[in-house]
Amino acid sequence: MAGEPQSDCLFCKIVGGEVPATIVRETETTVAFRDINPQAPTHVLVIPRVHYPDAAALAAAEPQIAADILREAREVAELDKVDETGYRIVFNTGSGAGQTVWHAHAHVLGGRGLNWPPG
Ligand code: IU
Repeated sequence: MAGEPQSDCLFCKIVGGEVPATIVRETETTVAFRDINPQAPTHVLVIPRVHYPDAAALAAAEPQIAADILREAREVAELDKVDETGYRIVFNTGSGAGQTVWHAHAHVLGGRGLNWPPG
């Protein structure tokens, strides 16, 4: 069923506590944890507890939870104080855009200068 945990999904396993992660914040609908391969001093992933393969599918099915992701991204930025200098929220959507994990997630990146356009 849509949104149900997937047994082969790493991020569902992080949500379920089966795979360890450095958790930054948790809410009823979201989990935020540090990326295992950080691309900036602050690199946190904010994910929904429910499983959808990407941010677009999440937004279509559960718009309130998509909004929760954005609110939590802001909370993470404030926690790491990158809101003071600027930060980026990224949703890689599709393999051509660099998506490698098929559970919706926002990257929150900050703590260094970020170029535009991204690579
Ligand atoms: P992407 O947008 O799907 O490419 O992002 C997936 C991210 O998940 C990527 O930055 C990985 O470093 C990160 N990640 C992780 O934090 N822990 C893991 O065990 C795995 C991937 I696999």
